Parts: sequence; structure tokens; C-alpha cells
Amino acid sequence: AGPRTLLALNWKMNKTPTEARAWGRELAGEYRRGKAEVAVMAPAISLYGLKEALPGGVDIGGQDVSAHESGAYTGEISAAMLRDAECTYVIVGHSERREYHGETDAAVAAKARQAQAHGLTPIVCVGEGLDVRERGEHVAYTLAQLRGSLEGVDERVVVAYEPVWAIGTGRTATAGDAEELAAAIRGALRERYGDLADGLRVLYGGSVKPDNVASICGQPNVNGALVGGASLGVGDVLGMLAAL
Ligand code: G2H
Repeated sequence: AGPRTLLALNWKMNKTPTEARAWGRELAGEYRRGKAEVAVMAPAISLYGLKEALPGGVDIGGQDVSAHESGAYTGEISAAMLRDAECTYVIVGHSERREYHGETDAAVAAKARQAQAHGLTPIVCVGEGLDVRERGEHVAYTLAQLRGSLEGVDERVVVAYEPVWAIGTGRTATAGDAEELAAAIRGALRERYGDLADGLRVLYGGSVKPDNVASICGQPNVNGALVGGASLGVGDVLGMLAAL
């Protein structure tokens, strides 16, 4: 038995702090602890106090973190701040950060190291664009990105494979596509962390929803999902949990 399935909910830039707490209370009204663990990755401004609104056992996390400790970095959020707001996780290197904020593999690795230094588990995102996929270079590309993004990062890490062409497009990779890359990622993790790799979570992300979550998370090397669009409604989240 590998690690317990993780349903990581990435709200992206959605919900006000008031809406976030109301969502937490709504989930608490209907949530039953099940096979999967749940974590809510909310905008930083909504994190403080969110854990209290959520059902017991549901974790929270940030969507990004500064690579710096503290100081003159206007607009940034530190790992210590996320920890103080009771975060367990933080997403680093989401494709939207890489694309719109120019984050390189080295920058992503620095963020992941900083997260770990403060006891946060980084969820390191990797994945290829459509051009790479069409050239058939998706495995090599993604593994190179992974190696760069894990420089100096220890085994307290979650990896999310998110093919950029399947994000928010309604175009989902097949369960077989997800497994192909998850297995390759597991192999790379084994090279780096040895047998500990078998206990690490590799997630799939990209248009996951109630009707495909079970087949994707049922793959041998897929230990959960990073969910964007379908994470916003409590009904979809309960639907995904029921399907798992
Ligand atoms: C991929 C995913 C969540 P969505 O970005 O990280 O979003 O489920 O909307 O494709």
C-alpha cells in the first residue's frame, strides 16, 4: 500500500476571505472522513482562520511562497507566515507561476527548500506544454524540469504532474498518460531518494473532476490529484471524495 490518496484543492485566484470561510463551514456540514486526505490551497489572504472553518483533519496550504526569509520583498509571503497561518503544504512552480511570473526551475527549487526549512511540505509542479507533447519529448522534458526543481530539496516533498495542455481546458490526459509520467517521476525520485520514493506522493493535475478522479487516482503510481476548477464548489469536492 502506497501513501494515502491526497486530494489537493487549488483555488487559484478565486474566493474572497469571507467566501473562503463560508466554503469551509459548508464543507464541514457534510464532510465525512474517508479514504482520501484533503488539503485546500487558498489565496494567502484567505488562509488565516480558514483551518478553523474547515472540518477537522482537512489541511490547508499556500499557492506560492517567497524563497527569502523576510525583509524588503514587497508583496511576498514568507514560509514562516504560512506556517503561522497553520499551513501544512505550499504549491511551488505551478505552470501559471512559471508562465506568468517567469519562475525558473532554480527559483522553484529555492522556494521548495525555503518551505521545507519552515516545516511546510512543498507540492512541486512539473509538466510539459502541447508543443513538447506533440514532439513526443514529454517524459524527458518533465524529468529534466523535475531534477532542476528538486535541487537541494529533501524527501519531504509532493510532486504534481500537470501537463499544461490539460489545465483548465477540459482536455484531460488519459489515466494511462497520467500513469506513464507518474511512473517516470517515481523512477527519478528513486534515483534521488532511494526506497523513500515509494512512500512519496505523486499527484496528477489537469481538469480532474468527479467523473475522472477515480480512474486517475487508481493508477499504481498516482497518489492523488491537484484540482483547480472542480475544487471551487463543495458539491464537486464531495463528489470527488465519494468517487475515490
Ligand atoms: C491544474 C489544475 C489545478 P484545473 O492547474 O492545479 O487546474 O483542474 O482547473 O485544470
